[in-house]
Amino acid sequence: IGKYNYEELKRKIENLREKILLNLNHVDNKTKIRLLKADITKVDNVDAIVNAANTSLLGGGGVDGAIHRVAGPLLLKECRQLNGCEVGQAKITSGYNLPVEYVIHTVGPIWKGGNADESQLLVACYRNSLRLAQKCNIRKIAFPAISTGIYGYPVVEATKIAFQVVKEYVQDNPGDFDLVEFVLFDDSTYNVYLKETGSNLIEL
Ligand code: AR6
Repeated sequence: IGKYNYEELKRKIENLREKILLNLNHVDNKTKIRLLKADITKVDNVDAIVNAANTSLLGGGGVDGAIHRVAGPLLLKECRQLNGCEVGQAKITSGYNLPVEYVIHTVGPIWKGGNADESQLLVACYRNSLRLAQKCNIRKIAFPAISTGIYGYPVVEATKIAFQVVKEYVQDNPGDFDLVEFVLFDDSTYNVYLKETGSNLIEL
């Protein structure tokens, strides 16, 4: 115990618990959907994290800024080769200095009051990110709360969409994912997710 402080020990135990759960999971072929209050750039138990990017794919503020900062300049270099990304679509890059192998960049809709196809576009973000992950044999993936920051999408509505689309996708593609993690940065978003999903760990 001398070597670690309490927080470090807690984190190590949590990681072990996660590994055990995931191994059990592999046996029963179920997909876990988990809520996590964390900085997505520190999440290291998935194969890919999703970035809430913009159509240029050249970085920005919020989670996008954080991802580029941690990944380093090679991420921007790869992104420059991608010729941007349309709203609702998704593209994949390597993770560079991030603790994950891949980043899936998707572009959420800017909230314009609700009559500009925002919900369909947000559905497309989650679906296309999952489809791309599946195509690349990614079995563990983490999503931030796409569009709910700078792009202004109301959090409750966005959460319902995120959860519904992921649940449906996982149910329609049994055995293809081990873990889908919703990584929420702030207490209020985390609490909305907790309320909408009913639990911080769901097995499908
Ligand atoms: N880890 C996890 N979630 C985070 C992190 C982090 N490190 N940082 C912020 N969030 P936002 P958007 C949360 O604004 O609304 C950029 O400039 C944040 O609290 O990052 O889709 C892009 O380039 C919120 O809950 O993304 C675009 O121009 C959620 O992530 C634009 O912002 C999404 O907030 C995209 O806006």
